[in-house]
Amino acid sequence: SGDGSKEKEKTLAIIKPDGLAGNHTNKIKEIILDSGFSISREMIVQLDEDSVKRFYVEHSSKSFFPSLLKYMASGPVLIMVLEKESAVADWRAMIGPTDARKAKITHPYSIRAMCGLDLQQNCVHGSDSPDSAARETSFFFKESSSGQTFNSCFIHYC
Ligand code: RTP
Ligand code: MG
Repeated sequence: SGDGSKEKEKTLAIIKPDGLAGNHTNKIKEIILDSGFSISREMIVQLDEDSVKRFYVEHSSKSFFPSLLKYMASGPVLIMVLEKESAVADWRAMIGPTDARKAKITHPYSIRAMCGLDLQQNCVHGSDSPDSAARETSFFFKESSSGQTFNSCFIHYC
């Protein structure tokens, strides 16, 4: 932009059921804030499998999909919109590889290495591109004229 200010970018982060249940939330939020992100939206929800199905629609044909649905609906999750310059790529780099077990060897200081358990229970989500970030952010935080995007038996705005 003309005034030389850095353009902020948004990404969607989720602390998954294992992360919330394992009391990793405060540590992860400390890392997020220390890394220069601001947390502009934040809520805790309990998704049902149908909502997870629509959120992770890109994986609907994968063999692990039924298991992913059960996992993500197994307990409350913390959904956050993170903002800073290069938020999408920087958050992906900080969370580390999908398989938390491998992350412990190859990326020991990543969030998944510190807090995740294995290939499925990997503690956190991060949008994989600016387009995904836009879709995922509006999935959780924008009113949709085409109907409700997700179901939760409660929504706790933090
Ligand atoms: P995420 O979307 O949650 O940020 O994770 P990711 O990009 O690193 O990995 P992705 O390929 O998008 O997979 C989505 C989530 O599905 C579970 N998963 N299970 N083979 C398996 O059992 C398997 N592979 C992936 C993980 O929870 C993964 O984060
Ligand atoms: Mg992904």
